[in-house]
Amino acid sequence: MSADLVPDELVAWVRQATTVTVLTGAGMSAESGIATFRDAQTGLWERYDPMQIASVDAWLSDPSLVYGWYVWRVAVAHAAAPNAGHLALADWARRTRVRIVTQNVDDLHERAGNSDVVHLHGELMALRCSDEWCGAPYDQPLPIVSEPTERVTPPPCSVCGAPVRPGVVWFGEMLPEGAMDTAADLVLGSDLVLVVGTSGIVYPAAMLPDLARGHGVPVVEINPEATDLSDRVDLCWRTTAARGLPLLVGSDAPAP
Ligand code: BV8
Ligand code: ZN
Repeated sequence: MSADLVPDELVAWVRQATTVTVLTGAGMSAESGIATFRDAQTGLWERYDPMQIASVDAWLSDPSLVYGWYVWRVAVAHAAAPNAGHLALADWARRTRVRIVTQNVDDLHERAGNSDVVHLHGELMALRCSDEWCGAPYDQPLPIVSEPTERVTPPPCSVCGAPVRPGVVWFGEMLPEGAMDTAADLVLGSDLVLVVGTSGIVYPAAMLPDLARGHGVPVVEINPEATDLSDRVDLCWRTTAARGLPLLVGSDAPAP
């Protein structure tokens, strides 16, 4: 199936759809220059496994290392720009009911123009107090670093003095209250679900395509590679977010 030709079956689903949910993962931001989790970490972070460092254990054992990693990731996200895939989804949302449910913690969907994005795993830019009982938001600007710094001491919460942490969901942590319920409602209320740029390894996010399909909603994977989800969807289109999504949205453009 050509990466540069929207499959006929998908064109038909797109044209019939009145409500679409797009589930996105790290591959959605890859063409914006943000490395995916599966890609080997580069440079300073090469020796750290993201699955290990994005965890409560890592935070408790070495908060400055974890905070230093997020300070660098915020700098990378700041420097990145929405790619043609983000922009195509924002364009589509202006004329069709399109909702985004993302595993990504960057803000590229919002910067492209999509609003009320469901962030299943939190947001990089939302820092908060690490004390469970306090949890006060932290709105001081982060140091924008030009080079990765291995350790950055997390600042103290202005309310209780506990260290400030990134507003993301670490492995072993619960998702934000209601996030999965909202995401489930969205996929069940859709007549098309697109799964873009995710390896389908992390749960419970990876259950959403199965939920949709189990209720008869067509599910399409847009990913240059096969994934854990590939044999659990209705159609796989081996293309990338920035190449495929503009073609897909264009196939639904109103006749001139
Ligand atoms: C939880 C935020 C209750 C932090 C992240 C069953 C049920 C429930 C939980 C579990 C379960 N089994 C295991 C668990 C525990 C765990 C889990 O899923 N572990 C995995 C490793 C098996 N889940 C949790 O801990 C979750 N919490 O369920 O709480 C609980 C707790 C404990 C025990 C039981 C229940 C919380 C998970 C959230 C973790 N936080 N992110 C941060 O970002 O720093 S996860 C993080 O990794 C991302 O958010 C994302 O979810 C994941 C990376 O996955 P992808 O986005 O798919 O990216 P990846 O790199 O893997 O793949 C990229 C894909 O893009 C590839 O397929 C590639 O081909 C493609 N691609 C590349 N380029 C492009 C492209 N596609 C398109 N275009 C391109 N250009
Ligand atoms: Zn506090």
